[in-house]
Amino acid sequence: MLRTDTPVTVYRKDYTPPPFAIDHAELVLDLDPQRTLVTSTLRFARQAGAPDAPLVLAGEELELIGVSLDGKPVADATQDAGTLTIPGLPAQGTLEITTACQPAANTTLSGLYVSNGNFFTQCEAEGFRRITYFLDRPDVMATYRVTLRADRAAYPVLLSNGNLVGQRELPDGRHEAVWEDPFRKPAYLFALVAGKLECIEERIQSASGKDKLLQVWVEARDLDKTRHAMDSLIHSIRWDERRFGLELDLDRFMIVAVGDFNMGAMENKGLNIFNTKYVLANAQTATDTDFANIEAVVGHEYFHNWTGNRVTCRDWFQLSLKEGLTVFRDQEFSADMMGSESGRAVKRIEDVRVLRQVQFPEDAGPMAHPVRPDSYEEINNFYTVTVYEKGAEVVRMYQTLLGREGFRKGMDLYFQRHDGQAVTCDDFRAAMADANGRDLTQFGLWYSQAGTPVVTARTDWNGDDGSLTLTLSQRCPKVGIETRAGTPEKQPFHIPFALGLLGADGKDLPLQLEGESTPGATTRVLDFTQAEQSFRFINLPRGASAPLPSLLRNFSAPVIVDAEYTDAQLTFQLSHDSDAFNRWEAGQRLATRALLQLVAEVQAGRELKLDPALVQAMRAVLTDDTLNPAFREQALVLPAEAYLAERMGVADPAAIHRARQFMREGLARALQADWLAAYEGNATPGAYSPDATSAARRALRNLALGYLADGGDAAMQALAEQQYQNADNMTDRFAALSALVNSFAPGREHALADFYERFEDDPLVIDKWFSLQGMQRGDVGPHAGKRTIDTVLALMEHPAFNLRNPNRARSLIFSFCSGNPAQFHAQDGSGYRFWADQVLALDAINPQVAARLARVMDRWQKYELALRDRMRAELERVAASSTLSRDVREIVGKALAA
Ligand code: B3K
Ligand code: ZN
Repeated sequence: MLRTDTPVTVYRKDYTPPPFAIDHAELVLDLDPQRTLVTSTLRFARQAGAPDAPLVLAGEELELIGVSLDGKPVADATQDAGTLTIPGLPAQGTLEITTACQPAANTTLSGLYVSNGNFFTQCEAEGFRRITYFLDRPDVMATYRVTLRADRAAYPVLLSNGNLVGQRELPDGRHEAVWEDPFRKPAYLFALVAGKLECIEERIQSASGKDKLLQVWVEARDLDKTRHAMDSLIHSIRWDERRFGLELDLDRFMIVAVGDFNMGAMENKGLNIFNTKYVLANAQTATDTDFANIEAVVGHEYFHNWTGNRVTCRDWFQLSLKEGLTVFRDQEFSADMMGSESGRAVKRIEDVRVLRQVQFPEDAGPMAHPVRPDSYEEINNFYTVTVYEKGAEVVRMYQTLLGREGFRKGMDLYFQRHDGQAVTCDDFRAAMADANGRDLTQFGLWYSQAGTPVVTARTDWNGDDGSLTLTLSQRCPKVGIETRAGTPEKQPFHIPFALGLLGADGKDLPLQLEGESTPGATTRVLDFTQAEQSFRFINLPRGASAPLPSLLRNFSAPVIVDAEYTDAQLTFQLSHDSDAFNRWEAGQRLATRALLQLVAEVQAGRELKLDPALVQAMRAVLTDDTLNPAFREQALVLPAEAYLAERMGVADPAAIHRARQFMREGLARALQADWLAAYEGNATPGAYSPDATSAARRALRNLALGYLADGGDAAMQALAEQQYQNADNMTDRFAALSALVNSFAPGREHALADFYERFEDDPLVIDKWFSLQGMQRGDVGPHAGKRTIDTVLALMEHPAFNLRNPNRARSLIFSFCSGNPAQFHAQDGSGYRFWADQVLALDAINPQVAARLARVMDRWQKYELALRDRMRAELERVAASSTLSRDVREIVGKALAA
């Protein structure tokens, strides 16, 4: 493993074009788990402006066997830990490089590795250099011809990018397959798979009538879990044709599932490699959420074929060019697949929830960075929620500003200009601007400034002339790296601010700005570009009562809106706003306010009381059968503990947990009859189907079950036991198990044991079993004093636990450290000690996974002094390790420097 003592920072401003082009690569891989031989033949050409530069190729953990130039051995090539330098090359020629690597010993899951006896690759961002020496940077694009050789019995299936152009038998029981990818691509999109796999396949015609072969490859035992992924792929193909006029370009498109994988999936050209978690599903083993996630990830990787592969990134600082755009595309795809307007709103709510719970804290902590970062130590640390999810919000803002058609024009121009190129975020912005004749200069600040802007809204109502003046102001103090001396002052963002005004009857009022002759639509997108700006709406119904502003409709920009609503106004908005997102938002504001109040009571040692007005508002949502059940579910889920922690000056996880649990139990009891009615009224009889309508009913029904069990009533817990036993699908079974576990119901241990036995042979389901226990509450009722950490430590010794498998490590360790704040932040510091031990243990195996876990401590400074000291001590313990990877070093280094 490469360990670097001195961290090297890479800066965006230092970008220079590559001195050489490599336009064609021929790879021959003799696959052997212990020692795989790789012969790489590269056609290179010196680029103008680099007459004497040596060719410096990247390579890691490679054994160099030989280098030759146009058939003659090269004597003066020099090697160091990360490079192979070849001086004195001619203007063009062919290099042949032979190396060996050790796939079975590769626990980093980057480069070529073995999982369950089969070979897989992961090359993004810099994994190709672990397979062979190369100009491993995204602006070097080549066509590839790949020959795979392996033992036929052990590795009957040999796959790579593009089209299969040859196959033959070799001596000694080996065989060979030759693949050719006609599209030029950067090395990070290279992939191969070899092993015992089987597939389902479909043949379809693309919009222009070309034949396409689609395959989903898995281990034989998983074939009965592939249908949904295949359907999702076909839906994705059709959606991209319809929405963006983009067709599948290759004749063949493959998805392969692997059980050991660092992230969700990878968009390798024509050969997408997926974590099994995002491929395998059937009614018995996967929940509705799993089904929806599979659809989203299959879509995401497929959409990359245009946004990422056909047009790629010039350098890794531009990562959001492909990731933000592709997340936006997958969000829109999933929203369209919901099949209704209310479904779209639910999808939007889910996406914003993630943004707020995870990206806002990132943007306020030591790893804060702009959507297009300016520097990094380890690029893998920058596959962040900022680059992905905030990046998607930035893309969404173009669509909000330009309209759907304008956005489409921008996309068309982007492909017209840049197909086959490696480009920048500025190129994308220029295409949007030029296609629409708009000046998007100021909009560019969304790429260069970090932090979450806070928008304050003030209204001034003049009942005599029916005019309302809305004054918006924005501020975004420096965060993270921006606070270093010498960084320029921040400028106001160009914020598309969507709003409406509600009349006394709750209906939308027509909006007419001063200076306009007639009123327009009832939702307006204001161009809010200055630090402070006023907008005067006229011709509103005169009188004493001011219209109620519905601000930032559909969450039109990734900002925090600071507005002084009364509880009564929020309740009114919750029941009337035509913007479903803002109805939900009003409910969340009410609940957040009440929860923070309860937290203060807990801290002051006062008696807790549930506000009857809040109970009433919740009841109104729960019993409103005109609302989509999925929307009701979203509105009735209380704000997460992590979200509440961010809203406090000094976070107090124990008090937050007490307050939230008090509210849950209070709502459970106060609304018991209504929960029961929702439970009974939302059954989904008949065979299981993961469609949005059925999933919505199950979501509300199972939320009701969770509340009912939390109420502590034995009859309700018996209901959960009954559902657990009788369920014919994983959604219902797992929801019942969760209800039993979290309410400490008497049937809990029995159900946990039963679940394990039933699904012992299914790793993805066993992951759920670990994860549920990692996130379980501690310290209640007869179990008072029981710490979840003890359960977690015991589970670490379970025969099914395996630190080397990222899904398993995440299911127990991550779910405890980031999904269970109250237990993780235990006063005795046991959670933090566990965190440090696991970061160090994981780092020796897989730095990328370790670095993700390291991020759990990002917000250590937000906690009370005693906790903060304990966290710092553990951060320091990790930082002091002499064998730390660059990945973890960057994370803990930044956390401690903050
Ligand atoms: N592009 C990959 C992520 C690669 C992560 C490398 N550490 C998956 C995706 O975003 O589609
Ligand atoms: Zn992606």
